[in-house]
Amino acid sequence: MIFRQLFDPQSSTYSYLLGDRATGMAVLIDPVFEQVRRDAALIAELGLRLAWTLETHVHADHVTGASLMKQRLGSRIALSGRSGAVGADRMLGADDVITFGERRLLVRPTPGHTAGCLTYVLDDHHAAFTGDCLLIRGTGRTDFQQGDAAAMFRSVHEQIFSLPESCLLYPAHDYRGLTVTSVGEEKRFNPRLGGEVGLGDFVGHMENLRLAHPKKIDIAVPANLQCGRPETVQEPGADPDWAPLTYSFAGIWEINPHGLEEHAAAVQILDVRQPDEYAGPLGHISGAILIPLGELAARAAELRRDRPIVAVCRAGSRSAQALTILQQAGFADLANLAGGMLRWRAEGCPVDGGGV
Ligand SMILES: N[C@@H](CCC(=O)N[C@@H](CS)C(=O)NCC(=O)O)C(=O)O
Ligand SMILES: [Fe+2]
Repeated sequence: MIFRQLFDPQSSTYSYLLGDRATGMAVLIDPVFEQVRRDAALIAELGLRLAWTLETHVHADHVTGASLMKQRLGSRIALSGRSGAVGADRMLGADDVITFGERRLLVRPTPGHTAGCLTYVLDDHHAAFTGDCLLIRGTGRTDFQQGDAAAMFRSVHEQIFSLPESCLLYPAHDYRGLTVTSVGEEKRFNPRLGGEVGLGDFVGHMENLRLAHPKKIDIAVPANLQCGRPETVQEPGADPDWAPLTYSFAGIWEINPHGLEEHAAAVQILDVRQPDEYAGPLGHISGAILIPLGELAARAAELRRDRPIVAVCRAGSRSAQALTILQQAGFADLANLAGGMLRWRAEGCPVDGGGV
């Protein structure tokens, strides 16, 4: 199986991408609104098709990316029938099964943090995604959104600690950068409800957490009750539309050779190779401005600010660094020629100079 743990640093949220190798079908658990572009890039690069976005619960600290993913990738949205949310494609309850290709996630309700919290258990019981019920050596809070400490204690003991000791547990958050735990570990070492800790001890602990409310709660909860419909929140920056660009998981806007050929007249093509390469066997794109990468920071003022820039080099690596330098110099509309002159030539695009 393909498995990726993805992090949103602003809210310390983990999203989980699970893909079935045999069919390429995937699910994404707890997508974050501001990370949809990044996550969609990864899904494309791994050659996956996103079947479902799954919520572990209605989040109070960030907006879900479920609706934006549905808009971009046609994925369907599922969450608990007890969540109170509208706009989902499927409302889940006990023992429901989410199928993606030849793999399955099994639904176990684990209320306590909210009434509609779910844990998703992988078909082979190798891993479970516990949302904000069981965290690593901790638990989610129980002081708002129908929180109920006694319910959480039962959820953990009956629905999570009943899994095999070796089952890996992946939470929706960790505020210390910890990434994964296991049933056996949490049974022994969870300070809130592991070992001999009883229900009364746990409730006493939870009643005295004294946490400040999440900063975004007033935006996040109403938006999440509509599955993060873009109209309910301010959109993250729109995608650039000056040429057909693709965003990569590496964080770079890219253009392919034929896209650049079509838009060449409207952009500045910046070649950051050495002069001997520019004049060498690969040739160069007609009209390309030559500024070697090492000189770019000092010579950026030679470029116009009112036209997008496409950076070019031999294979696409130095030109990617050129974008960082130009960004630091305040340029906005930037893209990298994917694969550089090697791919430009391989795809039969025309060059000035160069050998055959
Ligand atoms: N400082 C964070 C608070 C986040 C928070 O309250 N997280 C919830 C999950 S939605 C929780 O259960 N936290 C447990 C804890 O902080 O111990 C924010 O403002 O977003
Ligand atoms: Fe939460």
